[in-house]
Formats: sequence, structure tokens, C-alpha cells
Amino acid sequence: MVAESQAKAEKQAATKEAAKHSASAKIKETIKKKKEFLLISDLHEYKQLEFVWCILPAFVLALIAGPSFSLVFSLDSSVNPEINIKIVGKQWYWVYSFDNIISLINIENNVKEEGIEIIKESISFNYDSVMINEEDLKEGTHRLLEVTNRLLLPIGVPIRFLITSTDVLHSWSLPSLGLKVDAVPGRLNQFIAEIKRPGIFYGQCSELCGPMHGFMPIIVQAVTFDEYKEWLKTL
Ligand SMILES: [Cu+2]
Repeated sequence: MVAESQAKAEKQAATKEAAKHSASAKIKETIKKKKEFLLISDLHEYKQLEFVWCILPAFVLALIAGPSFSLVFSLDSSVNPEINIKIVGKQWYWVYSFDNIISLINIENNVKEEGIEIIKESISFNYDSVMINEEDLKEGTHRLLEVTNRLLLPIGVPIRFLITSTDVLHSWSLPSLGLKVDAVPGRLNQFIAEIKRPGIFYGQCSELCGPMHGFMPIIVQAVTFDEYKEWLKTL
């Protein structure tokens, strides 16, 4: 009887041991499988995929680069401007400077000597453009938008604008002409523009530049080339 129960206990212990063994074997098997899977899914050496994900973005970049470069070149156009104007932002008004303007415009004053065209007369000048105070405004004019001296420009000719500032950041902005350039102290920004139609174009400084920031308007008066020449003769 004792021997029988002992044999039963031994058998039970053996089955338990076998179950334990099979469980650990199963775990080992799954770990092995996982390791194998990890090795397969390891993409470090997947050359075809790496090739595709390098070439595709490079191809897209090359596609974008074409129109971008042509745009950059067209923005920095090499058009020879007829007039150069320097615009200086100050707290809180604008200064417009013209250099050697007659040499370009008043051609009849030039004389020919020994086949070489000599510029007889050329003038440089500058003037301030300050806002007109409310109490000094004439009837029918715009409050906070009128200035003492407008910037007179001819239509139909390329004009180079050089913009800078002597104190703080300003921005020479004329929304109705689609122009807006920052006036940065120590830096000369430039753009070339051609005004297509005559008219009066209003703008304002568009960079917070101090307590009087809202009181430095801009007026560009675009006139025909002949009118512009007449105006220059009066200077
Ligand atoms: Cu300003």
C-alpha cells in the first residue's frame, strides 16, 4: 500500500517536472522566434528602401529648385534704372535723396565735345517729408496721411529705391503699389519698381518705431515723364 502511494507521488512529481520543462521550452521557442523576427525586420540593411527614400526627396527638391531659382533671378533683375532714390527713415519722418538726377533726365542740357557726350548739369538734392499736423490741414485733405513734401515719381520708367534708416527699424510701405521694404539701420535694402499709372499713393510706416510711429505717412505722386521733367526744372 505504502509502495503504491509512493509510486503515485513519484509519477505526479514526474508529470509536474515534464510540464515545467515543456513550459520553459515553449518560452525559449517564442524568444527564439521573436529574435528571428527582429533580425528579419531590422531595416538597417534594406538597401532598396534606403535608396528609394534618399532619391525621392532629392528628386522633389530638384523639382522645386528650378522655379525657385528663376524667381530669385527675376526678383534681382538687372534692369538699368533711370532714377535712383534713397529713402531714409528717421524718428519720425522720411528723407528722400536724389543723386545726379539731371544727368539722366535733362538730356538736352548735355553737350557733345569731341564725340563724347559730356554731362553739363547734374544735381543732387534731398528733402524731408513730414506729416502735416491736424490744425494745419487744408480742407479736403486726409488726416494723419498728408505730408509736407510728397515723393514725386515718373511713370513708365524703372526706378531703383534704396532704403535705410538712421535710428531704429522703420518700414517704407505703400500697399496700393504693392511695395513694402524694411528700413534697417546699417543696411541698404533695394528694389527696382516701375509705376504703371499716374496717381497719388498713400502709405505709412509699418514697423513699430516709437511713440510717433503712427505719424510718419508716405505719399508717392506718380506723374508723366514730361511733368516730372518740368518739376525738375523748377528745382
Ligand atoms: Cu517708423
